[in-house]
Amino acid sequence: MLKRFPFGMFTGAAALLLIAAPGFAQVNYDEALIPSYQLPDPLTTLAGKKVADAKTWREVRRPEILSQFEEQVYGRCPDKPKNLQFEVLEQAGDYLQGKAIRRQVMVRFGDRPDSPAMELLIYLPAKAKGPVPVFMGLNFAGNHSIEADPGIHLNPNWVPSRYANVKDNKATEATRGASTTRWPVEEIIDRGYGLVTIYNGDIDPDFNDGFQNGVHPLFYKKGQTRPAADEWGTISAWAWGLSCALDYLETDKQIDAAKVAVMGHSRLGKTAIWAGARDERFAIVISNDSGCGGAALSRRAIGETVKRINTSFPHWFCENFKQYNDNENSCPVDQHELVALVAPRPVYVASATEDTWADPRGEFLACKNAAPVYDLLLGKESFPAKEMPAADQPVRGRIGYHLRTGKHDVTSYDWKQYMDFADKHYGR
Ligand code: GTR
Repeated sequence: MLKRFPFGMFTGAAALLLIAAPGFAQVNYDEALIPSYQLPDPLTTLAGKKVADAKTWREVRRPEILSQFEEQVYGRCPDKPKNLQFEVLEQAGDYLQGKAIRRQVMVRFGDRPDSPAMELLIYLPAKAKGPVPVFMGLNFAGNHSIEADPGIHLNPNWVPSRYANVKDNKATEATRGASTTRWPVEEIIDRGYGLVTIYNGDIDPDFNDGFQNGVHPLFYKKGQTRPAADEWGTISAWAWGLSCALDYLETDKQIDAAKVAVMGHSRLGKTAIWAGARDERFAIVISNDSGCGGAALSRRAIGETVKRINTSFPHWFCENFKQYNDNENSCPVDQHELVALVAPRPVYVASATEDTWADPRGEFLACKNAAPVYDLLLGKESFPAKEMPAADQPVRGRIGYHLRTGKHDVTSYDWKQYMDFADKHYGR
């Protein structure tokens, strides 16, 4: 069995349960070595009162948990800019032999021509009779990477060099369609959904530059040079960008903005859940292999840990989160409460059998431990699984979960589950 390491490295050292990674403490993959821990109870207020009704959840407990995630984990986001600018740059009505229309829209975070901006790539079913539900997710390498469509603008910004045919951190024509397997555009269109995607680096490039590029500097107070300890890191910035994108979708008459499912894979899965937790306009939240700092419980400290993620990616979370390096038990929240913040809206968490770095069991347990909040709000069982399901046996409650056979990725199997889940919850 392959063990996944960060930076795209793999090793076949399955026999070893404790594996030394260069420059870091050992990585634990052994359930027997998980430290003892107690999860914070999402249904007990900070004052120690049991939450027994929806009103107390909504007015007291939910805001408490949300503030803790803001202050201790991802960092507080600023209000959205009042002068968000939308500009439709391009539209075409004849994509996929006329089945789809394509639209590319610039959302500018300020009114100056050099204000940072993100570009939305939108595909919609051409023959829809009214506004359509959409899936929206960030991508890792530019909108042009999701589909081999020559009409998509080639992203001009910094892109990570780990992708093939990227030259000097710039996309080239040869990078078009490089991640099509992760974005089944035609299947999405055939099922009557639209797709909206944005390059995460348009909002904040994914490297640690002390928060000098991307959207952070737009909000610095006089003399401020980086976010304060409880202010937004890069994941919060990406999540905030998704909310700004939703502001545009609300103005697009061909999109049903009350049916936007926010979806993301891996670091962008962490982002999708945080976006959906913060912004209740997202109708459905989907986390694909999001792992540490996403759907996986931090206290299990198996696979990727808080210390490890804060060391490899010091810009993702807020500065306060570093206090919990090797100290997960003292964090006032754990990730089941992030899932619970989505309640009562449908939420789907997916894991993969070979993705032990992301702790599939920890992702399952986050769903299970979020379920009491859903059960309370819905007055019925929300997660029909007491034990972790076998591979490829999806659990389909208000909380959905599956463990796909295979590696850390998004596949058409994953997308099929997400579309079935959306169909079910939208009554389609
Ligand atoms: C890894 C990181 C994970 C996950 C992944 C990804 O290197 O350790 O937390 O986010 O990257 O986003 O692909």
